[in-house]
Amino acid sequence: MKLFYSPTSPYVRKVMVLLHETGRLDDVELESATPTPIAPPDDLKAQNPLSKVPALVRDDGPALFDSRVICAYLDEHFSAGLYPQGPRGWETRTLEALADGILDAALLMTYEVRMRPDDKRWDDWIEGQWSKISRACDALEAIWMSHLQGPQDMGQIAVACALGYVDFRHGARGWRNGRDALAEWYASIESRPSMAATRPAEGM
Ligand SMILES: N[C@@H](CCC(=O)N[C@@H](CS)C(=O)NCC(=O)O)C(=O)O
Repeated sequence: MKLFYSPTSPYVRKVMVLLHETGRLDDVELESATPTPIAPPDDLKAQNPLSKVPALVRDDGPALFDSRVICAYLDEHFSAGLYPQGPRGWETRTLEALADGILDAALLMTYEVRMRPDDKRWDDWIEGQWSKISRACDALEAIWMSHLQGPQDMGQIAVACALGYVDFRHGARGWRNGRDALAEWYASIESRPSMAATRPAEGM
């Protein structure tokens, strides 16, 4: 399998943390790609018409995307059990969707500041994206802590990658303020070897 990969993409990081946690890094070859909406690379476009990373190329079927599909596929492929069955499974998938929603909003904020010309920026729209992140963090603190503190699953990995990206690109916003339980949980998951090995470095 070949994974279209960028070291700063938090969606790619979800897949990489899964590979670290399951000890299956050697099963996937990494292919670097740094797509932006205005510069879609040809080789990535050929596999994923949306030209986004991650995309997983397989020998026995079309390429898979997006990160949620790839993580669910690899989980089944490796019998990893990161998507539990029953009621906790639906919670896990909802938690992953919440984390991906944080990422979608945070990435739009990043693109707005890093890619859009100064005279075309819209502060209210940026603040609207931040409000989504802020409400999601409030919900994590208020109703998701017991799930986050339970057995490891993909929802937790996704939340950790999302908070890591908010730190990386929007750290000055101070998401930890008033969210002590979430901050404490994040400090412990962030120190796991899988998270330390996938920490983003400068780039897009
Ligand atoms: N929903 C997708 C989002 C993936 C995504 O937006 N990736 C970014 C990099 S962090 C990207 O490839 N952006 C290029 C573009 O938007 O054209 C997922 O979960 O994989």
